[in-house]
Amino acid sequence: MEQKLQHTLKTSQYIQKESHYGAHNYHPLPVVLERGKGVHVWDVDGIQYYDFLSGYSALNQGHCHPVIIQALIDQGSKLTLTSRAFYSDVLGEYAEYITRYFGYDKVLPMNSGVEAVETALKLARRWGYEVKGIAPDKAKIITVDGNFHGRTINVISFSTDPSSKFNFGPFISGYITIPYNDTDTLRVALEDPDVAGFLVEPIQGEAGVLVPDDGYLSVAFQLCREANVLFIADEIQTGLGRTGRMLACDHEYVHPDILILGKALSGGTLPVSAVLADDQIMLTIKPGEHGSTYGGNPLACKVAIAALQVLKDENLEENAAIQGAYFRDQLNCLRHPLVKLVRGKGLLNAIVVDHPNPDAAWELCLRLKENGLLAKPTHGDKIRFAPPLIISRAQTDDCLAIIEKSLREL
Ligand code: IF1
Repeated sequence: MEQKLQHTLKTSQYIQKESHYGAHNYHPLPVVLERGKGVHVWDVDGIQYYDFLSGYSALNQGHCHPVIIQALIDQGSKLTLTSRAFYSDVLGEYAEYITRYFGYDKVLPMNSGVEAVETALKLARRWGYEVKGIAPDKAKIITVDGNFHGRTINVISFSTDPSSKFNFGPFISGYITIPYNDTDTLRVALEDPDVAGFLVEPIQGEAGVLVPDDGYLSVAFQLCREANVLFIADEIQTGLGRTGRMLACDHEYVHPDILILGKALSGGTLPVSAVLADDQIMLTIKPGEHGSTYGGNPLACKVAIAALQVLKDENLEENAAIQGAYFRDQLNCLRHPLVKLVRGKGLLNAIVVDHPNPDAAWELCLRLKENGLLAKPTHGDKIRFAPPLIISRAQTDDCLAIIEKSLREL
């Protein structure tokens, strides 16, 4: 009843239609958005909000960035899809651009994030058989507790979250699970000669923004190197400036053997993902052995070039580092009893809400919404704070005031 009062008839009508005709695989906050610009979105009643989810970090460059939208319009009125049965005049340009940008020999373009993860896993297995010399069908991949890499049956096969897996079996074999942020266990697991790769998120997003100890990534990388195992970084959420560096791995000067990107690679316009690796790995996949209808389409290529260029031109990694450090400092200064913990890096942050009411985080998000800021709880007691990386100091202060006010009202 109380929730009903919090939105207008108009909002209710949109929500009802969506839930009547759409599958119930999400539980959104009761707000219906119709417009976005920069760090802001507006609902169907014209109310303005700060977007502190940023499409789960797909909108690092902000909503409807003019440079990205212009690329979308220009290429969208020229040539959108060739399929990979033919060449386009754009894929080569994009491949050159992104491989130089990140320092790899080759790129394999896909669409959604999970498709890029699947691609990386296939590449690691292929490399395991053809370069490392693992016996047929014996290859293993090491993954970690609390991982999130997407929703396909293969990728949930090594999820440790029951809500992702329940009644979706049978699952795929060939995965070993070890604790996150634990290089001793990794060292032991790497003794198995059938291991082809180690797949890891540099910071765990779904687990509630879990930042590993300093040195974890560089030691893990070194251990993989010594064991002749590929270090595969899923930077779909942590990459592209989000954590205050272009890649989260850059904080520890780690250059992954296989790099997985998605989300902000299109600045929130299209599903665009990519897998980057050097020739010895990438060329193990031959024509006809892997692909996707839309992967590498001209529209996606031009949009991705623009999205990457915006990150550089606007120095968004530096702004993420500066505003992120300030934001965490200020939140910590609040010393609010409800905020048990503030953690994160750059503008990938989360608070843990400490309250006997299990719905406290959800209630706080409803308060935040009433006060003009959109964020979403995860795992009951955590709230992710991840605004677009273009946020200014003044806007950050504005948002901190909203958070403080909402906490006070709770
Ligand atoms: C949902 C979280 C974010 C990802 C990493 C691969 C993918 C994702 C590291 C797959 C996707 C999403 C999807 C979204 C919730 C979400 C998420 F809460 F689960 F952790 F971002 F914070 N690797 N992350 O984070 O990419 O196939 O979706 O393009 O509701 O499933 P995708």
